[in-house]
Amino acid sequence: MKVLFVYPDINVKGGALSYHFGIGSLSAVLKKAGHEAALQYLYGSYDIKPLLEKVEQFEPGILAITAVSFQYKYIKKIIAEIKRIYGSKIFIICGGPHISLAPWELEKTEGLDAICIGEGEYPLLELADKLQSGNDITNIENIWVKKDGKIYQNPNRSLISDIDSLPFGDRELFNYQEIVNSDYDRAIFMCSRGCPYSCTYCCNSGLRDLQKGKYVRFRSIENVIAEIKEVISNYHVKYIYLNDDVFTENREYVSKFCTIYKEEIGYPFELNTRVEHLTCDMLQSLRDAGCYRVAMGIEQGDEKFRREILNRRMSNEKIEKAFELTKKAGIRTKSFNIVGFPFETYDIHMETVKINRKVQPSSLVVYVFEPYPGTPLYDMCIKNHFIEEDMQDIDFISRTDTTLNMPDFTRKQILKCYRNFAWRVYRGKSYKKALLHKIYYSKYGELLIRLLSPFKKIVRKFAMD
Ligand code: B12
Repeated sequence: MKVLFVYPDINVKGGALSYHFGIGSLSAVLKKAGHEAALQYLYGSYDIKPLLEKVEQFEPGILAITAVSFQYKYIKKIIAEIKRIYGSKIFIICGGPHISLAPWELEKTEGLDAICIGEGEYPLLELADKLQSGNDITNIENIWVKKDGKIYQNPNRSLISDIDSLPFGDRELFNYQEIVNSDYDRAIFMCSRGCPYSCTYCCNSGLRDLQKGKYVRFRSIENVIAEIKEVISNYHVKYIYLNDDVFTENREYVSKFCTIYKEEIGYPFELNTRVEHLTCDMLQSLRDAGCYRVAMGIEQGDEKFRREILNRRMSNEKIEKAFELTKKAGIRTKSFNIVGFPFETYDIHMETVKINRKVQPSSLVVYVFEPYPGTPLYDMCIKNHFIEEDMQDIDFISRTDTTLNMPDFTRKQILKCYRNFAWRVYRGKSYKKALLHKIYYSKYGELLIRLLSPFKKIVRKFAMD
């Protein structure tokens, strides 16, 4: 069976192309079983033409689309157009975090034939096999099918317990070298699946409840190292990024990983972590192994708000200590921040500025809050009538505008806080960073990023060093 994957990555900020772990894994499993796979990556502004050309040329039997919430407005247009042209010749299935937590989209989306809830490797394989052999497809676990106006809902199978058993992600499907080049020569890897925490704005707690079995699963270090080796021998890579939700969850794993990584890979690397995990010993072994940057979520600076609304229970003292220890270990820091949460106000937001000013991260990222179906904060927005219906289908760059209408923190205030955030953090501390971030987060920042993209490595070096 010919499966054409669609990775919609439309109107995202920052100018870097990305690899998709889900699609990489799905494709590897399909190909191993003898199916054919191709990919259409949709990047930049919405434009369906490249996809239509690819469909003409590849003639897929299945169109397999991955969906995060922000992309769904574009996905609906894609599905309508493909169905208008090809009718029942192409079977359209959608999966990913948005669909998994908003399965009602199947009924609401005209032209969509099926959805996949949760992990898709074996459900999609079963679907491809059955469509190819002409068997009944209405009873595949994890897959809901819409047929003759009826929806067939099926139970979910358990989570894959041994993720080492999966083949390495299919990077050849992507224009992988171009992705690495556009992301400052970094190749991204994941050593685990899942996250044990339940931050109320994140999909993890919803995703965790969909399937039975252990949600947080780590690959063996040998398996990860073998994949990194394969990638660095096939592509020109300078840096490694471990993009796990919680790479540092298990101290023993980190320590063993660092020893083996240093011996067998040795490339400079960065990772995401939680402030609670970092100890002097861990930071030392990370540094020794070549870790040059650690990214940590602050998200919101008001301790009470963070605990009560976001269910993030670390103290400000803990955050400050983690940034201090990391700097002392000679590792650069990066903070993640969000503005525009339900019930946030200007004053509460200024606490995020305050703590960032105090810890002075080497770099920072700030986003405008986006409500995702299946999360407690989405339900809170619905309950309090904060969601602005008029904003739902409007074109803007993901996470740079708010879709909420809140009396105590207006859209105008949120956008002003978003645009001035980094300036407020670095003003009077680092003139260079303050100015560059101010431009990056300005109204015309995205346009500038696109124009400056041929020189972006130089710009980043200038901003960060
Ligand atoms: C690593 C990561 C990234 C990486 C890689 C993306 C990727 N998915 O591979 C990068 C940095 C590129 C990224 C980007 C973004 N991310 Co992200 N990311 C993650 C993270 C931490 C892990 C995802 C992952 O790799 N999981 C492992 C792989 C194997 O799982 P998977 O991709 O979900 O795919 C499996 C299933 O979902 C399913 N599946 C997926 N697609 C399809 C399609 C079909 C047809 C089928 C049958 C099945 C299927 O099968 C796959 C294999 O089992 C998750 C949090 C999480 N725990 O999910 C957030 C998460 C997915 N990201 C999120 C967001 C918001 C984004 C961005 C929008 C941020 C932005 N820049 O604006 C972009 C969107 C990119 C896009 N256009 O899709 C949200 C999505 C929430 C939502 N409902 O929209 C999540 C859930 C985190 C959160 N805040 O809750 N992300």
